[in-house]
Amino acid sequence: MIINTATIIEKHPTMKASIILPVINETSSLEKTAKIITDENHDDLGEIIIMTAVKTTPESIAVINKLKNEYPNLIKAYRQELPFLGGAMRDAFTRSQGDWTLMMASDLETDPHAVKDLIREAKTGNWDIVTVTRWTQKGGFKGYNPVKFVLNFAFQNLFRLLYWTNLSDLTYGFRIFRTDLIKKIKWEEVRHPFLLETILKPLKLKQRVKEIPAKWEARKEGESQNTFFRNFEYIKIGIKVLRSKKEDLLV
Ligand SMILES: Nc1nc2c(ncn2[C@@H]2O[C@H](COP(=O)(O)OP(=O)(O)O)[C@@H](O)[C@H]2O)c(=O)[nH]1
Ligand SMILES: [Mg+2]
Repeated sequence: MIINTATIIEKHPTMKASIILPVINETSSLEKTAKIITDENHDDLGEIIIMTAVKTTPESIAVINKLKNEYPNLIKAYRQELPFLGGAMRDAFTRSQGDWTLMMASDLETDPHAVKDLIREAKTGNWDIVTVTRWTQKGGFKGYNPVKFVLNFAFQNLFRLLYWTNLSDLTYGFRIFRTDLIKKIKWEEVRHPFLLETILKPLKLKQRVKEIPAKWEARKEGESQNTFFRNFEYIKIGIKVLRSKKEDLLV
């Protein structure tokens, strides 16, 4: 058998990833997420940026303090200044010190075992972003609201066409970015539609994006901060970015 050494040489051998974990009401899910990430990533892990809000529960804060004691060199916890989920992510983008920045959740709806796959693809491929899709055979949904499922499918396909992209999941907030890219982009959303903005602006800027599959499973602890009708607000940023000029997307 011929081994092609070129395929095992890493493109970014010294990469450090900053992982963002936003937290409102997660305890055991947060702990499990942090443990799996630290167990499976070692040298590639630069920092875990935990973002809290005023309404983050005292139980979650207790878990964050425990994690800080356990991993003093890795865990950095900050109280967000901008509001909501997008605001938490944007504050973390500003603080990120890694070569790559990974955005996910702490409620186990973003499978922490997939973090190592995102990092591997970022290291070995030639990408600006590696993002997760639930919409391929190896991905999938467990416990997703059926009405949301149909609307999500329609939304993905409409925006795939509008942006003329092969990507199948534009709204899943589970992706890793080259940090210099996210610091160059002018972000505007502060709520959940920020998750869509983080793929549409790079697409508009012709960045190289790779998709890998992972399964989505509904959280077993706490509840979502998003409401059903807020999902329709994604359309606004989707259209706005489509009609904007490239230079207006940069700081
Ligand atoms: N710091 C912070 N975390 C948030 C905020 N909103 C949501 N999160 C966290 O972000 C993750 C995803 O949010 P979630 O409410 O589950 O949204 P959904 O999965 O899209 O329904 C969860 O871990 C939440 O705890 C926020 O305003 N601030
Ligand atoms: Mg969730």
